[in-house]
Amino acid sequence: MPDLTLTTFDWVPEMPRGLVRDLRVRWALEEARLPYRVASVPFGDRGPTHLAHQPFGQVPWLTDGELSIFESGAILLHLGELSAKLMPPDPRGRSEATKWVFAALNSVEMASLPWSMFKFTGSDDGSPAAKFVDGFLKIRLKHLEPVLAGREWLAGAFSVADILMADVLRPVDRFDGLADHPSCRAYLARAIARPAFIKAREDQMAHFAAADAKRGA
Ligand SMILES: N[C@@H](CCC(=O)N[C@@H](CS)C(=O)NCC(=O)O)C(=O)O
Repeated sequence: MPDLTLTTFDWVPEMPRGLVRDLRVRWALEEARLPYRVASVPFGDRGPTHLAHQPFGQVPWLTDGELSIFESGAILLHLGELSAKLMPPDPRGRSEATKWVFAALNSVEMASLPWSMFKFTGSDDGSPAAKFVDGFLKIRLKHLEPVLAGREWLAGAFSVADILMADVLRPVDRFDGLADHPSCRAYLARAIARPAFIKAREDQMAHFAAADAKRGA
């Protein structure tokens, strides 16, 4: 029986709420209906205990009994071992899902993260750097578009690959960056209509709202 605790920040500013990566983990846990606890670490002071679990001082991390896992992709692969709702059990399906987990993180998020950072910080000003980042994302979306036009989910059944791919597309959609890629947009809409996503997002928002209340904000 897994013994799962997800750790996130105790509070974050408004801007990243709904996008903090504990949401990916919550989403997977909700899809699989695995019981879990949520723990918090200070957003401000990231001490040695935090660094022992997450060497970059970030969140999330997940403990499963004695195991402590950081990196959202590694966490989702671990959860995939616990539930066939998250990872196809057959070798071919498993291999497909694993490929797309890495593609989401290493090919798409690598482009979607800087793109959305430029938007969030108002640096999308037509500078050469902004144009480069925009072109980088557009190339990835151009290639993802026909893939998603031909299938409902990336690896046959819904899997952790879809949680990650949808989650790395969300910040792009927030700035309407999928407008020219209707299959990417429809895929994201399908993914975030799932009750497990809706619950995960609401829970994250409630977690940070409770922190505001405690701080008297
Ligand atoms: N590659 C890491 C990235 C983790 C990450 O960027 N976490 C953000 C929250 S979504 C964070 O902790 N930001 C604070 C910081 O980087 O200091 C993962 O996927 O787990």
